[in-house]
Amino acid sequence: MINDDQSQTNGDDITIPGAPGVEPASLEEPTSPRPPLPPKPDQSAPVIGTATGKRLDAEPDARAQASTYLTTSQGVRMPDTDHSLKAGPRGPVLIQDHHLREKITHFDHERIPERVVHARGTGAHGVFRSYGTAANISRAAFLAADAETEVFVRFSTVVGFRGSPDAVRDTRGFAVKFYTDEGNFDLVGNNMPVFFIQDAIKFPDVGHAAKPEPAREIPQAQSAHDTFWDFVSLHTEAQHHVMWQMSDRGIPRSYRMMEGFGIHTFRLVDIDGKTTLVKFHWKPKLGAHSLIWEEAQMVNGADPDYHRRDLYDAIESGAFPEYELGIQTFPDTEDQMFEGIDLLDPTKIVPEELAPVQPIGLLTLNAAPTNFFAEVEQVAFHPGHLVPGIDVTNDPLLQGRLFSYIDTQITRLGGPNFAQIPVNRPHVETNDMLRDGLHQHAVHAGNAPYKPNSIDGGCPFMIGAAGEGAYVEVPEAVHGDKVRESPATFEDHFSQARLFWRSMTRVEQAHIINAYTFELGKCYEKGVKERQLVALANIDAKLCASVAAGLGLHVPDPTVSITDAAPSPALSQLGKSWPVDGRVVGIIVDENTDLSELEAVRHAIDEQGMLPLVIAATGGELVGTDGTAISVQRSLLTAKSVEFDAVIFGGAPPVPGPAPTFSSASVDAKVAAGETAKPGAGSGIDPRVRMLFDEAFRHAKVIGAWGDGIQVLDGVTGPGIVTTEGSTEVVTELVPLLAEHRVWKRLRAPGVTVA
Ligand code: HDE
Repeated sequence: MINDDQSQTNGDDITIPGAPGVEPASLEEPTSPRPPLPPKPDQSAPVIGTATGKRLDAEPDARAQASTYLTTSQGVRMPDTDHSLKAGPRGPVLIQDHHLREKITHFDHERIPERVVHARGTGAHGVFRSYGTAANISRAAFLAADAETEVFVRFSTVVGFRGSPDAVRDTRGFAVKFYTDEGNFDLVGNNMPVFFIQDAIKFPDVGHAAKPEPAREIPQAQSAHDTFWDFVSLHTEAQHHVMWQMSDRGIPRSYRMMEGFGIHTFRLVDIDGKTTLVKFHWKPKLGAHSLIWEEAQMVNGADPDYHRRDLYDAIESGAFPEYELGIQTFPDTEDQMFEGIDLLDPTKIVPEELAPVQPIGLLTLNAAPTNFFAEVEQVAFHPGHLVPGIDVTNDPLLQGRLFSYIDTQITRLGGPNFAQIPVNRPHVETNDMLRDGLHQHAVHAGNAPYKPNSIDGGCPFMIGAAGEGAYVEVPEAVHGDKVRESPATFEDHFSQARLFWRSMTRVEQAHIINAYTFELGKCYEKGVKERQLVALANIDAKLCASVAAGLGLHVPDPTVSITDAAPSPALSQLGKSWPVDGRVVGIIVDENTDLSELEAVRHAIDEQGMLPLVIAATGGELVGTDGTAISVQRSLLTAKSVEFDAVIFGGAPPVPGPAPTFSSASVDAKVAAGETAKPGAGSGIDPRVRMLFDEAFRHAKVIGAWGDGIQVLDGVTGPGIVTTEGSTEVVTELVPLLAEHRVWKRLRAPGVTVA
């Protein structure tokens, strides 16, 4: 296993993502001066332009630290940064030490306030290619046929703090900044098409209820607590959104496998001013898929950065995530209703069966950020960042958002000039007459930042309403009394929660029952649980009875009766096949695994666009008799079943003998007890291998085995378990199974629990 001569390692053509830099680190600290290393090939950065939108002809890393030698922030070279300036080696530190003070002071100020909501996020660069299919209803230049637009995307969870784990049950943010030729357009959406509230004024309420409870500041990043359920059971307009959150949509497998929605109804405007109401949808090419709740809980321990790592690893290994942008279109009628659904109510969907989603363009994420803080942390979205051809509606939730986002950036990014931060700069020239303020990067020329002026030659000029690229708000008539009221159509809080429930398959319904039972089971207040059971009784009797049984509480009567709408099969995530690009396959090997077979299986996986990771008893390399070597990516100590979409056993690593030195094997209780403890007792196989198998089985993952690896299965057969003679045949059989995401039949099998 141990290969001291690294030169013999295969010049591998399969990219194993995740290495920290462009070249391997040397054993000794390098001492010959050289300029900073360039970014990795999978990284990109905001375009190089001035704070006022002029593109510059500069190298992509022109903004990065450039000097070969350490300097102060003022560019003065410092010969030493390891010792403070002292009065003698044992003496006190001198206040004169400007380098020490600058270094520590800057460190003291490295943090900025995190986002109030959506604090935990992950971002990537990409490109949007328009099909031109919306060009007849929107004059937006970026929606013209074949137009290409640079984008920056940030995915996020909502409730947790910035360092919280990724795979929590929560809504996900899906925010896209299009740097169009007519200025920036931000589509700031979520992975669920409805929201908790109908009016922005309730946002602080839902935020306070969902965030960690104020007294003890727990729980982190989850809704399974009293204040959340207290609020949503009293404020029942939240029930539809809660249903989505309790469904598998609340625990996505990956940001690459997640839908996105603009939620609100927007208004597209064509070249003649004609308007169409639309709802925006993002459809991932890989399909929408989820974790299983137990898996999600394990992921959060094994890899709290699961979704972040998944996105960056996929990009680095060339499996660029793709999402099709689509629209549902509705006539812009005076009542803004469609088939009895109020288009201004953000707690309602329009089923795709009633208004199909029409594809209008393709988003491809093709580069990770170069610096997370500069880009992902500082990116500032705003639903009011609109371009000609796209306008808002009177959805009261959207209207409030239009106020909120600039306001929050001023606090978070330290002043009013956040639009000048590189990731936020438009890719077109600006002249906004906004002046001064904290962190002003532009050096504005001219003496007359006001209109009208003659001193600066009258500049800037008004394009005029008919001029090219002019943003003109739709002249919608407004009338009515000043009231604090909602329309009567907003009063239906349960019918679409029921529609969603009835559109799920049995497996998905079972997950929903378990999710409600888990979350309410974590609450202390009986009154809160009983109140939520009434809400469930209003949605579906079976759902309510199942959750009540799990909680050991009585089944209440409903308080409303609702008329059933036709189910929407499009809401279910099951029943289709999807591409397997970027899926992670673990291959377990032992000392006797034939390395040419292993090499073949790795390449077969790679050819399918998936990522093969070799798992062996220890790290290092597997060295064949001819001296070629295959790197091991995970040892039995570092591998966890939840990292993999599928596992293949190409060997059956034995229980390690008495460790000759202090090693992982000697301190792992599972291994120590391996000979006697179940499962796999007496088989001589390392129990960590059996555990990996058992977990993959429980989570309905595809499992393959060839050669000695078949022993690990211990005779278990059934749906999604593939055993073959040779190694590559396993991959051939595994791909169509993996294309369905999970072995759903196994979850339906009698005697196997669904959660
Ligand atoms: Fe947000 N929301 N939101 N929101 N929202 C923020 O802006 C707010 C809402 C969404 O990756 C904040 O920069 C109000 C709906 C995403 O940077 C803040 C209301 C939807 C992100 C804010 C809503 C969203 C945010 C916090 C009720 C889906 C993350 C930090 C009217 C359509 C963007 C920030 C990113 C972020 C306010 C409701 C999506 C406080 C007042 C509905 C994806 O301004």
